[in-house]
Amino acid sequence: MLPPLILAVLLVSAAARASSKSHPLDPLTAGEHSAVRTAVLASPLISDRPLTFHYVGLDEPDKADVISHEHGISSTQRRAFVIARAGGQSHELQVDITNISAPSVLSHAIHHGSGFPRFTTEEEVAAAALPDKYPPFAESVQRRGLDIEDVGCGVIAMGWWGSDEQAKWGNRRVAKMQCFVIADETANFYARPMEGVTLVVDLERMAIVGYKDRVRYPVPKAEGTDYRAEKVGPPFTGPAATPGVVVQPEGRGFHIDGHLVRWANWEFHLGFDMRAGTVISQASIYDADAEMRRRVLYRGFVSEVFVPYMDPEEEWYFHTFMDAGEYGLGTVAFPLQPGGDCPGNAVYFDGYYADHDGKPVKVDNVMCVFERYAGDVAWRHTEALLRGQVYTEVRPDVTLVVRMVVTMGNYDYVLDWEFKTSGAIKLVASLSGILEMKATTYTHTDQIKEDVHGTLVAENTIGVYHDHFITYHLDLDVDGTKNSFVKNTITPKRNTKDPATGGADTPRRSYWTVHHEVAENESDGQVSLNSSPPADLLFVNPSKRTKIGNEVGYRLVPAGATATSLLADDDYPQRRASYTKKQVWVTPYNRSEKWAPGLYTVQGTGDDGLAAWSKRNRRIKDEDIVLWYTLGFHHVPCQDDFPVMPTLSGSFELRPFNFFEGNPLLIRSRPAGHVSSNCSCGAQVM
Ligand SMILES: *[C@@H]1O[C@H](CO)[C@@H](O)[C@H](O)[C@H]1NC(C)=O
Ligand SMILES: *[C@@H]1O[C@H](CO)[C@@H](O)[C@H](O)[C@H]1NC(C)=O
Ligand SMILES: *[C@@H]1O[C@H](CO)[C@@H](O)[C@H](O)[C@H]1NC(C)=O
Ligand SMILES: *[C@@H]1O[C@H](CO)[C@@H](O)[C@H](O)[C@H]1NC(C)=O
Ligand SMILES: [Cu+2]
Repeated sequence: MLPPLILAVLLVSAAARASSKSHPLDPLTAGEHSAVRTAVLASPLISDRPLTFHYVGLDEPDKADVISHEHGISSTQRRAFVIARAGGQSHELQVDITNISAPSVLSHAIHHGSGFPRFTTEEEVAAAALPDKYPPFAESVQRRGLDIEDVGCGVIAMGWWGSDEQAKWGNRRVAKMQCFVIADETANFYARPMEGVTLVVDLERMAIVGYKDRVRYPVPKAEGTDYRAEKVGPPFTGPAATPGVVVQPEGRGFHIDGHLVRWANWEFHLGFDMRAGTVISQASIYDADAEMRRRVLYRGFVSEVFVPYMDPEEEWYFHTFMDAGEYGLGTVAFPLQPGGDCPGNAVYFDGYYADHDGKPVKVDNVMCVFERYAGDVAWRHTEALLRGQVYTEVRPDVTLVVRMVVTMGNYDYVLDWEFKTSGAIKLVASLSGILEMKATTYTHTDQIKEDVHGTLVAENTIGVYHDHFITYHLDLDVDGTKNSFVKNTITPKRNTKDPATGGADTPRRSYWTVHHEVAENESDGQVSLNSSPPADLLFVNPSKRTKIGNEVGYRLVPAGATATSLLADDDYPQRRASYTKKQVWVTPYNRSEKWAPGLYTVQGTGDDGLAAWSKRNRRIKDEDIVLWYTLGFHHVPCQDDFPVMPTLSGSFELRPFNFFEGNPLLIRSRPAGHVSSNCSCGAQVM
């Protein structure tokens, strides 16, 4: 991402959301945020001031307590986890907020390892004001014939480039800054970089500590860069589709009770976190045959979004973003636009996060939930009998979507969780927004003789090559806590003509069969889809079987977007994101292992991240296990991505595999008490 230059500071509201029933995984309310702030500021454990809040979120109760809550035993304590900065140190606190009138700090520790917590919005705003008052910058602006009033700069995480480089900045919390022309002619300032100037800002002292003006290129023109409707109106309106409408004559088919969402055969808890954004918990599905609710996923969220750019030049080499850890996905999830971001039948959720000062910031309509009928088929069959009878049965596919959109500066990610009545969960990441662009003297591809590390997308403008790696943390609990990871490798065979080895005395020469392998330890839980033979990857519950004896399970089904990182293992950004060399990692559940690159991502070394944890090679067979799945895109920009990029999607599914006794869409008995007559999972949706 590139830094957001115009920061919408949202309204602070102290009013707690009235919720009918509380749940131990509910995100912090505004009142709870305020209580956390009060307790931390009153604590004698941190005397240094100023004290700034970089992360405040739910300190998840133990899984066993959450599960027993489901069975009516309510856990009593509610805690928050806080990362604050004071006196040049990162402080970790646990705060008891069970009674928000009497919050108390339960524990306090100082982080001594590598890395720093995310930037706060207020720091980014303060840093953005510095270049204007920095004389060498004024000179650089003038030398380019620009007006300082028309130039804006933003904070760019600088990454980690070894201990020598870190020492150069006194091992301090620093970031880079780069600038754009933000004159009135266009809303697209990312298309108008002031190429060649890089500043370094010390975020503790809030001062410029490094400056480089290395090269000078023309600022790309504003013409043709805008995307606002009023600027691209007739005659260029593009091909128009007939607008659709959503009609649900019998009302919505889902029910919301606090943060619990119930729809068709699904039930799940919908939470929000300032680092991850959407958090889905305790997703379970009603099994009409068994007449019971069965667990599928304990907790799932986006753990990190790693976006390395592929230009080794001075102004670009450090563009290796980790959006969740460096900026926070929840803090850049802006209010959804009804009718555009979500259809007319959507219901919206608000979210809260803590600002720099620990005060709650409310984001209206930060997530939406809606039923989707896109004209697809859930299942069908035509039986054309020889005697002339024809039987046709077809069921429309109606699904439930939970959506959040994060705007990481230039890029927009539409992040969906789609629940299907078949029991499948589809996770979709759609990319849109604006490319990161580099200014150049070139105005035509014929002039280019060297590798410019991107595509000429407009005159004087190169869209730089890059990747997007979106890593999900998915704590599957398939029909219970203890699961195993199974690889069913599709293995080609030669027909031996010998029945003893599975052959047959027929003219057939070859076939394939399935080689079943249960992963023992973490090293068996790492899979590179591109370099392994084809395999069905399953999460099974070895203690639960169907009536005819198959282990119940869920299957991981990748659907494109399977790029893995091509950076060298010893390259610094790759060391921080070493987990991006394989799409699949399976680890034993550990409450503190949530963030793939590690808890402290800003200038972090990656030495306390997923790949490091997994080196312990812990047992994953018949254990509580977590799937980490990375959607990957290599992005070679093209002119069609300019000035704003049409949505590009990647997805994967978690799909029942011997989980039910048969196709769950052939409902044999009514799901008692879980589906009301408002359910639109049948054919009545138009
Ligand atoms: C919460 O704390 C306040 C202030 O100490 C106290 O008056 C009140 O009784 C407490 N409430 C509960 C339910 O413990
Ligand atoms: C269906 O939903 C609507 C709107 O939420 C509600 O007014 C109505 O009572 C519901 N009908 C039934 C049968 O639950
Ligand atoms: C799994 O780990 C255990 C203990 O660390 C070890 O004894 C065993 O050999 C490992 N198994 C495999 C298949 O690597
Ligand atoms: C959980 O993970 C942390 C970080 O990797 C580690 O320090 C801790 O020992 C782990 N706890 C258990 C019970 O394995
Ligand atoms: Cu891209």
